[in-house]
This record gives sequence, C-alpha cells and structure tokens, in this order.
Amino acid sequence: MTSIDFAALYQEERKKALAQIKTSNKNKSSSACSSSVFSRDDQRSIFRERVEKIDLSKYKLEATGIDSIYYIGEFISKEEEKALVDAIYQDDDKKELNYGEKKSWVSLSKRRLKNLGGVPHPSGMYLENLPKYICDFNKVLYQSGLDVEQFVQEEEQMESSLLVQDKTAQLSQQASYNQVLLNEYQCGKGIRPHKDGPLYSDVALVLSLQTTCLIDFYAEKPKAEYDEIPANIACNVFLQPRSLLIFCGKAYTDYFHGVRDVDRDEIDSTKCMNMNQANVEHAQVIPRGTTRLSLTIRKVRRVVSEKVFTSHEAEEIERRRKWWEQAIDN
Ligand SMILES: O=C(O)CCC(=O)C(=O)O
Repeated sequence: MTSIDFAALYQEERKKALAQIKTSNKNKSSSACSSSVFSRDDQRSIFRERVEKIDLSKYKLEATGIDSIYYIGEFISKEEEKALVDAIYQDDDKKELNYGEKKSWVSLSKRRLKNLGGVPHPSGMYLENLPKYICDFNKVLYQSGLDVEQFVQEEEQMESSLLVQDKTAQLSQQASYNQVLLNEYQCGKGIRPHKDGPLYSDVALVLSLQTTCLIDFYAEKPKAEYDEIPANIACNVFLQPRSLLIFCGKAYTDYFHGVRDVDRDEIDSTKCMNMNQANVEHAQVIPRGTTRLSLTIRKVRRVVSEKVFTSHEAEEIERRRKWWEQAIDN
C-alpha cells in the first residue's frame, strides 16, 4: 500500500485555491475593499468625512425603559443616500465582483437580502470581502465615534471608576463591524419578530434607506402573524430614511424586534418612543409608499480569518450559507 502524504496534498490543494483567488481578484475593481472592514485612505468614499464624534448619550430613547435603544435622524445626507443606493444596485449589473463579494440576492418569503462579510456560524465565520460602499460606511461609523461596544463598556467602566486610557485602542479593535445584512422590502412587507442571537456581539445598527417604517420591540414573541396590531408591543421606533437605529444590551439580548407587514404605519403615542425626533404625531398614518432598503450592521464574534480555502472548505462554506439562509427566513 502506498503511503499518502496528506500534508503535501493539503498544501497542493491550498496552492490551487490561492491561484483561484488570485485569478478572481485579477481584475480587482475599485469596488473592493479586500480584507479590511474600512475602505483604504487612497479610495474616494461615497460619504463625506466626519470630523466630529457623536455623543451617543444624547440620542438614547430613555422613555423606552429598555437598555438601550438609540435613534439618530438624518445620519446621512440625501446625496449620500442616493450614492449608497446606486452603489448597492450597481453590484447587480457588474460582470465580475471580487472574491467573496455577493452579486446575487437571496429571496426569502418576505424580502430579498444579501449577506455581506461572511456567513455567521457557531464554528466561526469565514471572512469575505465587504463591498466598498460598506467599507466606506464603516469608516463613517468609526469617524463618528460610533464604536458602540466601546461606548457601552466605557460607560460601565466609568460607573465603576475603572476607565483605563490604554484600553481604548484595544476596544476599538474589537468593535469593527464585520458583517452586514442588506435587506430589501417591497412596500407592505416586513420582518417577523426575532432576536439577532449570540453569534453577534450584542449590538445592532440599522441604517434605513428610501422610506419609513415602525420597528416594534417585544418582551415576548407575538404568537400569530399580524392581522392586527399585536397587543404586546413594548415600544416602537419610527424609522425614517437616512436614520440610524442602534440597539444593544437588553434591547438586543432580551427583546424581540420586527417590522409589520403593512403598507402604512400608524403612530401610537403610548408606544412610539421617538415622536419628537421624527416629528410625528399621535394617530398620524404614514404610508410607506415604496421599496425600503436597510443595512443591519453587526460584529460576528467568532471569525476564521483564513482567506485561502481548499475545495473542502469551500463546500463547507456553501453548506453553512444554506444552513444560515434557512435559519433566518423571517
Ligand atoms: O430592516 C430593519 O429595519 C430590521 C432588520 C432586522 O431586524 C435584521 O436584519 O435583523
């Protein structure tokens, strides 16, 4: 029996995989930001540079009684929104994208989505290239000081007088957002109440584009599909286009969130927590009118930074993708 040198075979297989990646990256266009979560400094961003840090505590929706939900209206400008939407749909028309970037949408029962940055999985997410428009947006978050994990930890440390200067760099390293769900909802469609779960760190940021909707938070998952307004809504937030919603802590771990399947939202002052910020009134009915896009930006806790996949690993990535698509059909 001939003995097989598995190490050599494995190396050979990796070489092939590397060659494949090199070929697919050969025509690297300016749309790629490669392995980084930020776009490179020499690339022109679709967003203007932010020079001031945002004091997140000013945007906290205290009245929710839920720790913690923040709402920032007009986080990006109309021009930036247009450039972002254009960049999102331009990917659909491109002949070739860079390795790991996603061209095709996944159609679920209620929405279409693109899973950007990798497939979250209990054994770790294989990092994939993020499109340039996401890297650009990550930079905006970074420049604005919206390193939410860091903010929460600093607040906690401040309370216990443990704030140490040299921790800052370390924390900002941890909090780079590496995974984004791009959702596209036809008018009248939403997303069932769900929790985002433990594969991510306990912070989610939602950038809304093109139109409005109410996002509801629940302590208990409502039982049926909504025909009527669920009785057990703890609170809701009216999401305007270009706004940034951030929820973390208990709002992330203990509460469900969802968007109802309606083509118009009615404001209820006993539930809606950002009526002033969004300039809406009790009983006001706001039609959604058009397709809504949202970017849900998060950090997957466990990643596999390996970018050279053998064919077995590539098969495994595909298997995980399918597992994940089934898991999120909400
Ligand atoms: O589109 C939204 O506003 C919510 C998205 C969401 O809940 C999710 O991606 O988990």
